[in-house]
Amino acid sequence: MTMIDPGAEIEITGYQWVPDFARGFVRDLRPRWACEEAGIRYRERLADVRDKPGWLLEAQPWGQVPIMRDGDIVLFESGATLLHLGEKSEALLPREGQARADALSWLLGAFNSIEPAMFEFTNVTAFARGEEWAKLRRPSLEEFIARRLAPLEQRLDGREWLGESFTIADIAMVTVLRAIGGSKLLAAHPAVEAYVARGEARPGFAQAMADQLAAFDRNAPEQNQGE
Ligand SMILES: N[C@@H](CCC(=O)N[C@@H](CS)C(=O)NCC(=O)O)C(=O)O
Repeated sequence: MTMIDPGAEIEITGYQWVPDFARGFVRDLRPRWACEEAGIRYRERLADVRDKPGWLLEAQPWGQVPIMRDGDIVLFESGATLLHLGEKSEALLPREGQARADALSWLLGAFNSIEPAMFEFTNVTAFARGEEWAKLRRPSLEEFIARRLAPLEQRLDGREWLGESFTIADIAMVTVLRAIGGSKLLAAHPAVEAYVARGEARPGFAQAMADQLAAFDRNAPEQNQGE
């Protein structure tokens, strides 16, 4: 069941529509997924990525999504939105002890130690694919990513989630790792690959994804022509 509720206190900003390459990867997926997991209602506020509104440029230093409003509070960075939601629900972030420390450590690990290499991988294999420098960089980048994935493979061997239970760290890590979904790099790390698949199989993920894509479909440029 969707947690979208136009009367909700929490507002998550996404885009009305994005080009195909970005479908399913826009980062408002992270707080949407967290809301679904914790049963927290939220309203959507959708911006035009081709003509970003002033309220988005004012609220996010780089003019990006997601941003989140909760009453008078405004947050940017998807990681900050996950932490904010985590404070509202123990289902997302354990309250104390090693379980909380694990969730915080792996959350930051996803964003600091893994995501930068995912950015570069997308750049080298997609956006700059034809460039000479990208071809030269690819082997050493793949080696670097493999070294980053090896400890994750160890951690996830025989374990369902990064901590004792599913937390915002898993929302962060799964959404970060999806960037290399279907690659040989991920396939070479079967426990990590199975973990990403397990995350994507959760009903909360499916609902968050469906809601993001539904907005894109509603607002597809073709449908708007002539309106
Ligand atoms: N570190 C930021 C990254 C946000 C980000 O990259 N947002 C993308 C969508 S996934 C965006 O708005 N891109 C459009 C742009 O940069 O103009 C976060 O995690 O919130």
